[in-house]
Amino acid sequence: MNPIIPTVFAADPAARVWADDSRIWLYTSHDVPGTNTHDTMVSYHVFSSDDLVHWTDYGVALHLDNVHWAISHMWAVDCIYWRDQYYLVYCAMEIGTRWFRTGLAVSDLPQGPFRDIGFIKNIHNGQDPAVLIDHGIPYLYWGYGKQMFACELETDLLSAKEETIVDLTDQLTWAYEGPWLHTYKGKYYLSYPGLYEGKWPEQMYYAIADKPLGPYTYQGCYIPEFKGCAGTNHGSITEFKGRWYAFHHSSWVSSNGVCRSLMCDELFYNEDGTIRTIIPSPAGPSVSGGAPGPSKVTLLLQAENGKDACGKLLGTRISRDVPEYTGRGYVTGFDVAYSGVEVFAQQGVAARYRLKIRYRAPDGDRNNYLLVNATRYDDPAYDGPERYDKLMRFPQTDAWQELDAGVIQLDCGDNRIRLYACDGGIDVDYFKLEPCE
Ligand code: FUB
Repeated sequence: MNPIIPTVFAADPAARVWADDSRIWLYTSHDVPGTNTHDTMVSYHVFSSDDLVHWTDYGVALHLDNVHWAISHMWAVDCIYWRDQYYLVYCAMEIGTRWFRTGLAVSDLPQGPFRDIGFIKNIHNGQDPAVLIDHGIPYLYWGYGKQMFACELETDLLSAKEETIVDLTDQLTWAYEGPWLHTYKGKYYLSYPGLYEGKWPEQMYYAIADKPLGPYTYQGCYIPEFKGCAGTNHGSITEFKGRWYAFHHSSWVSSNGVCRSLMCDELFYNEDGTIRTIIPSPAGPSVSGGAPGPSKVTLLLQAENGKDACGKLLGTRISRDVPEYTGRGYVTGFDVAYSGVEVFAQQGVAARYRLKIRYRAPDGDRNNYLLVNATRYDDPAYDGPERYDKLMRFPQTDAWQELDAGVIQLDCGDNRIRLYACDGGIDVDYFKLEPCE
């Protein structure tokens, strides 16, 4: 159903399907609940799904706090796989100049978190980046304020080949920002949000070329203004399991143009390769073409991600010694009182989840404290079962297993889930939050 992710405010979806993976991945910007401006955007999220109905939210994939050169405005984003690594290609305002720079962050896993490696040189005002790898050549596209550009990148991705930069603006009627590239039947499709006759809201347009850097021929609008549109729109187009989909955003959950929700609608081509107009539908997409059913979003927060995902390791450390962990490892060393691990969960609307913790306790049963949105285990502000500390028993187990920690409430905004050592003696792999029916 649309919105496909109703739980957290996310926008500017870049949809990717990686080789040898049955899932579709969304790389998105994040809108802060309660805000009235896009200027507060400071992080990115990653989501995946097998069927466009059951989604996993991996939490914060990159945060402004971990980008030393940026001051604000973490706007639209893309991700590419290049030379055995995943690169988050994003934009943010640079400290000092206050220009948009196109940042690069790297990860060995598609879900991140990503580690910033700096911004791409030779790009002026690199807002809203998108990348196309074509015949082994990486191309970068970007656009802002009615202008659109493209170029080839050097193979380290960290510099634009200046001599290849082209200004595509005059080829793209109504273009405003947010390019996206896909190929279909040997042609290059450049889709983008535009302002018809210069007036808001944005509608989604596209143009077609025979080569990545154009020239492009304008084709028309494929998502016109719709009820509940957010003012901005921003999209991506991709094929998944034999069908084509357009991802974009709306304000269907919040009715607020800066607290946006992710949308997906099936996309159809005409015989001549033009795209049929999409009217965003509440029914949303399904991989079978049948009735899709309501979206279910599970949060999967890896313990070892620590501050890269806005969490914390408190006197604990990451290990990979015991196999069959998920992600990049697990957290161990709950040796002294109050050592622990904290994960960070963002919500657009408050919701109840069943919390499961994957752990081992090889040396016997252990009791440890679980805290949700509290800073101390004996905080007198605790109020009821949903905002609580709890002394939890972790039964002895040599093998990894999930402990059902009960139902908790995540509030609108930022939530912190902390596991503190009382007895210690555990290893922690992840925190999983499954939506309650
Ligand atoms: O999400 C912030 C900005 O709004 C994006 O960079 C634009 O494309 C528009 O969607």
